[in-house]
Amino acid sequence: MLQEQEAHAAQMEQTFIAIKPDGVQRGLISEIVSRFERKGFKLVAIKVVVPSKEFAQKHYHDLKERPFFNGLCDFLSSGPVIAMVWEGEGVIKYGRKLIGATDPQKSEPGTIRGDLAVVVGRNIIHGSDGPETAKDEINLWFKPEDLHQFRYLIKSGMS
Ligand code: IDP
Ligand code: MG
Repeated sequence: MLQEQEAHAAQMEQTFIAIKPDGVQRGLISEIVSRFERKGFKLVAIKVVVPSKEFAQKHYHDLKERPFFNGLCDFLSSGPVIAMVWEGEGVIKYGRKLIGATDPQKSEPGTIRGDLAVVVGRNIIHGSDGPETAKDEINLWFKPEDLHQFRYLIKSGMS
């Protein structure tokens, strides 16, 4: 049984998703969680956290040369963030699809940013952009024991 669980965990794709302070302030937590859940992805970790500015700088380290880096890190650390790990086949790429383009003006209707956001500096949600960043971001925000492994007991095609 343990071996089976370990094998399951090893092959299951996971991504890091965060509802940024603007999404929390606007009362969009359930809306966003619901879109991932209804799609069929599985929520395996979730917490409310106010990141320090140093932590925000670590999270966005790839963008440190960009002119908006300082403001972005100030904003991410300005209030509660909902940090999550979602699991499922294709969740990294499809999660980005659910989120929409970085600039909400270019996000398609039907996506989270397309439906719920207007400007790039307040685009309400973060999602890992590939397998390496997903791994790094999950490790930055969570301890391994924070990630829960479980099966849905009622079958609906989800594992
Ligand atoms: P992503 O969130 O879609 O992955 P990134 O390019 O990784 O987009 O940028 C990280 C975050 O930085 C964006 O979500 C957005 O909040 C912010 N950002 C990106 N480009 C700009 C910009 O041109 N002006 C202000 N903020 C920006
Ligand atoms: Mg990014």
